[in-house]
Amino acid sequence: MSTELGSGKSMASASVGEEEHNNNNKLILYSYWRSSCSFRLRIALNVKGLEYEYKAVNLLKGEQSHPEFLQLNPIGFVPVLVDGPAVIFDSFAIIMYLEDKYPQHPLLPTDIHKRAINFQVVTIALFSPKFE
Ligand SMILES: N[C@@H](CCC(=O)N[C@@H](CS)C(=O)NCC(=O)O)C(=O)O
Repeated sequence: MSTELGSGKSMASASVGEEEHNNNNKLILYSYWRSSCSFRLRIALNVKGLEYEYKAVNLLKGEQSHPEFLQLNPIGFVPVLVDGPAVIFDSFAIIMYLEDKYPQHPLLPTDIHKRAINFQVVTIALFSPKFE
């Protein structure tokens, strides 16, 4: 893993310090190729036509536990999205962020009933004990 962001500062506030700021505002995705949570993000970014820099975090080599990555995401999970000063982890949160910030090629329907059904599918898939 090579990250430009690790400088020994805490990322607990989920934002990157000024001097670590991703100044060109290019989206950066920390991801692992076999991670299903990361697939979602790559699909969402591509559907929206957003360019991003891909930073590989090799989970099999334990790179998610490297101190520099833990500064970015203290939980030690991929995916992580960096958008300027914003550092976001958790695929659902990142997808909702992308949907709000980059509304082109929407991922969700505007009809509120259809939106609710989309959220229903997400929460059932993620949290229903029947699927554990
Ligand atoms: N709820 C999180 C789950 C993230 C997650 O479980 N990531 C896995 C890969 S799919 C991971 O990084 N695992 C690292 C580990 O278990 O050490 C999301 O949807 O982003």
